[in-house]
Amino acid sequence: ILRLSGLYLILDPSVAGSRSLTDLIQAALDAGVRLFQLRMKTLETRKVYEMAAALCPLVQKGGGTFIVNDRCDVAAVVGADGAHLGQEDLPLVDARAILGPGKLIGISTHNLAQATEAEAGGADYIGFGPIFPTATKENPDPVVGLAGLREVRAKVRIPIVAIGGINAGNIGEVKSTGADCCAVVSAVLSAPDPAKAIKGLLKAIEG
Ligand code: 3NM
Repeated sequence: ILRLSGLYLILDPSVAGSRSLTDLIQAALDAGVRLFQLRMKTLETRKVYEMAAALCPLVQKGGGTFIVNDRCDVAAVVGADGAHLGQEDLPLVDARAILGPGKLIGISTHNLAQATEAEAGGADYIGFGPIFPTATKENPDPVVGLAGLREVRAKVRIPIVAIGGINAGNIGEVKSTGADCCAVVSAVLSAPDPAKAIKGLLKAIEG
């Protein structure tokens, strides 16, 4: 079983705005972040490919794990470490066939039934959320809360990546509820000083 821990940084250019993803990755690697996901919901395949091809080696050279959201084809061709799939993406078995052996597949889940199904289907980890209200995702599923997270933690053995509205003020509580790892978008990408925000989140997880 994969050991996922700490902070999982989701790189979404639509949230990062004018901030350079390259600089963000470097700052995150320097601070100790090892898990990265590229999330580009609305862009053309070629743009996703170009961004993934540029960022993947940067993350991997720094000792990090690089995961592509939704697009296992892009993940496969750029040599990413895995793909993260939503409930509306390719089925897990087919994504495995495309990615080949030894790659990570995470599945976004939003209730207990989806979480146990993803585990039974052979997911390497699940994303679970939204834990709190979030403005980052369009049409988010209903908030699951810390109670929902606790319930899933009690029933699922694979790593759980908590997501949705996580910030420095609540990340300690999320971690202590039993999530292996916490994923954030806006807490870092919308912060006035992303490097400082990363350090604050890591300190709150550890503390
Ligand atoms: N997935 P922020 S919530 C990408 O519930 C994503 O699966 C979610 O962004 C889910 O950290 C979410 O800015 C948005 O709230 C996370």
